[in-house]
Amino acid sequence: MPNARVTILVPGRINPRVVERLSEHFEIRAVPHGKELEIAGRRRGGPRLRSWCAAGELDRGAAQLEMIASFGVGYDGVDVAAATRRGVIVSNTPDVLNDEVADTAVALLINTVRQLPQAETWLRQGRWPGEGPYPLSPLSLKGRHVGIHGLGRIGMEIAQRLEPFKVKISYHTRRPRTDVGYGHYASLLELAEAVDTLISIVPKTPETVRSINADVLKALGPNGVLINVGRGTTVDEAVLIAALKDGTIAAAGLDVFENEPQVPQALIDLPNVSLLPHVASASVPTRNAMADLVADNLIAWFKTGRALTPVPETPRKP
Ligand code: A2R
Repeated sequence: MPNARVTILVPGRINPRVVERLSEHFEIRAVPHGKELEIAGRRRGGPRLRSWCAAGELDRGAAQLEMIASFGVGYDGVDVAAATRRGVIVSNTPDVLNDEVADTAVALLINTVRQLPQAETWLRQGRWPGEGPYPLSPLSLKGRHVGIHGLGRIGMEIAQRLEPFKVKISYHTRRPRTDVGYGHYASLLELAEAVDTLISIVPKTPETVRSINADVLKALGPNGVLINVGRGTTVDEAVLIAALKDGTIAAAGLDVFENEPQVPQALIDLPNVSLLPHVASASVPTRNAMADLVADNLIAWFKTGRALTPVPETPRKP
C-alpha cells in the first residue's frame, strides 16, 4: 500500500474501475460535482486531501493538493495554469485510446459519405420491400483527398488506417512532422483549399476554438466532407449548419459538439450528417485501459513521486 493516509477526491461520475482500483490503495471521497471545493475546504483536522480525479477550480481548499489525474487525453477541463502555479501535477490518459478513436473516425467517415446509418434505418423501417432499394449515396470515399487537422498520436493512427483506402493524405499542424511523407500545409485554410475531406483531431486551445470557420468550410467546397472526432469547440457549429444547408460543403460526421450533450435540433434535422454522442473511445476495453491509467498515475505519484503520463505543462521533478 503506497500511502494509506492519502485521500483521493472523486467528483461526479467516473468509470467505476477507477474507484475500484484506487480503493485498494487510498481513502476515496466520492462527491457530487460542484461539492468538491466544499469537501476540500474541510481539510483541517479532516483527511489529508492530496489528490482528486477530475478538474475543478483550485482557488480554495487546495493547500495540500498534489495531483489531478484527469480521465481522457484532452485535459481542457483542467485549469492546468492554476495547477502549475501551485506545483500541482496533472496527468491525462494518452495513447491507450488511440486505436479506438482512430477506428471510430474511419467508421464515421464511411458512415458519412455512404449514408450507412440512414440506409440501415431504411431497412429497419421496412421501407425496402415497398419503396425499393435505399437511394444511391451521392458521395463516395473513392478518390478523396483527406486532410488531417492535427497529426498527433491519434491523427497518425487515423492516417495509417486510411492508407489502404487509397485516398491521398495531407495534414496541417503548427510544426511539420519529420517522420511522415504526407504533404504538410502551413495553415488550416490552405489545407482546406487543397483537400475535399477534413478530419479534425486537435485539442481544445484558444487557437483551435472555432478555427473551422466559414472560410475553411468554403475552401473545403461543395464536395467537401468534415469529420470531427477531436473537440466540438473546434468547429463554429452555427456556421457549419448553414454550410450544410446551403451546399457550401456536402456532408459532416461529428462525434463531438460545441455544447455537449446538447446537440442543436437544426443539426439533427439535416439529412447530410452522421452524428454520434461522443463515443469515439467508448468501448469497455478502451475505457478500462483509460481507467487503469488514471489509477496507475496516482499510485505511481504517491509511491515514487513521478506520474506515468504527466501533461507537458506540468511541473516535473528534476
Ligand atoms: O501543432 P502541433 O505541431 O503541436 O501538432 C499538434 C496538433 N495541434 C494543432 N494543429 C494545428 N493548429 C493548432 N493550433 C494545433 N494545436 C495542436 O494537434 C498535434 O499534431 C495534434 C495533437 O496531438 P497529440 O497531442 O498527440 O494529441 P492526441 O493524443 O492525438 O489527441 C488529440 C485530441 C485531444 O487533445 C482531445 O481533445 C481529443 O483529441 O480527444
